[in-house]
Amino acid sequence: MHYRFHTAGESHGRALVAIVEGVPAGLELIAERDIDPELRRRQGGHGRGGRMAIERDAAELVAGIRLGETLGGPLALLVWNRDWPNWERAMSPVPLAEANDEETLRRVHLPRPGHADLVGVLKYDRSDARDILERASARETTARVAAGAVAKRLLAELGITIGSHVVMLGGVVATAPAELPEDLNAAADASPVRTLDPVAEQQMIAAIDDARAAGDTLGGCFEVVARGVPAGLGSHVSWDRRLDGRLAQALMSIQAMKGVEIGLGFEAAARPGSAVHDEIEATSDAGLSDRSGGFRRNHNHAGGLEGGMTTGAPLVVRVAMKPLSTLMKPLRSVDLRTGEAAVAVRERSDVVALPAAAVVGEAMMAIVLADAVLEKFGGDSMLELQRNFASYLAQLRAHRARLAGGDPNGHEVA
Ligand code: EPS
Repeated sequence: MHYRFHTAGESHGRALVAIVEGVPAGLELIAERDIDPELRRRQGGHGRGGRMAIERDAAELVAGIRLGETLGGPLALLVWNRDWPNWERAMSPVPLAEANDEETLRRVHLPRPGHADLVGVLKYDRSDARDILERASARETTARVAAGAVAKRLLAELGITIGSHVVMLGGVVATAPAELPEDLNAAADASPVRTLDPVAEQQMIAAIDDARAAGDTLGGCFEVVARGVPAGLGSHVSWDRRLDGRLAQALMSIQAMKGVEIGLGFEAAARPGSAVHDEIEATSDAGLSDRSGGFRRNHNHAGGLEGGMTTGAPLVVRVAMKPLSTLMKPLRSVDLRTGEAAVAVRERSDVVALPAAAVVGEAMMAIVLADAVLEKFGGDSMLELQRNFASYLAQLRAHRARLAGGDPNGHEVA
């Protein structure tokens, strides 16, 4: 991998950590300007619980940077948990000298159906499900969004932008405008559920309020869109280089995600080929801003990917999130101490985290695209990366020009 990241941290631990490797030297990066606004976007949305009132996530860049520019080495990012003082004893890294009682340690013996609690306890041979849930928690996505914000910053230097919006929440389907707004995130962020359909927005908010009153939770679907992506990222030649597969893995790895669709997705399976595949047209003048090699499609059903490679059209990926597994009206479970029937633990939690999950989806797409960009164009410095990128765009234009000139193969004549 060319853009790699790791995270560490527990939901109620001292901090979340991200280590990001592969960022070329010379990327201007300021945490307050480039990372913190993304962290704040992830904290929003109607349906969040009490925790978001406690946290005010901000990233500290502690390595890999000097005078606001990356150095080419691994970046280390820290996000402190403001909730930590309330958990210092329960999550103490060292054994407690006293007060080892259940309450102080906030032990969890009633696994939640749908959560990692039970299987984690079995697999890791723990007796306290807190040892599992602390790391399984979607609090970890804070670190992903920090790592993704760095990737977004890098992509922005190449004119690639990423946005998202909620397309369904708790069964309420939004009708998206025929053309997505130019600044997708500005439009989506203006909605408390990050949707572009004002009628559906009200129904979604009502559904969330109903679910909260009923002690229940909701899921839904969001769409992530990348624009400015040049044709030819990823490859058809080997399974693990196909960008559709890499995107699906990255997005599916977000806590609570259950499905990933590209372009028409599952709907394509029910249509004849003539109603699925995007017909190809040559454009008369590709122009300097063209990233599709001088070709255009009549639709973008493919979601910007053919043969595991980007086509130059916007990348469109939809992700399905299951309802959160912490219910205030808990489901039936078993007490891990006795094997007796019981109801699952009731931990403070969100009713819906879908608007925030969409922001995490942007981060994961940014990370995959940054990786694909660095794989194709390389570069130890931003200058080298930008030069390689510009040279490839010039190659695409030259290819098209040669075709227009009647060379059927379009091969370079040195
Ligand atoms: C989460 C439970 C809640 C959420 C949390 C994810 O946390 P707490 O148990 O502290 O109330 O708020 O999400 C975040 C903290 C976050 O930053 O997104 C869970 O169990 O997954």
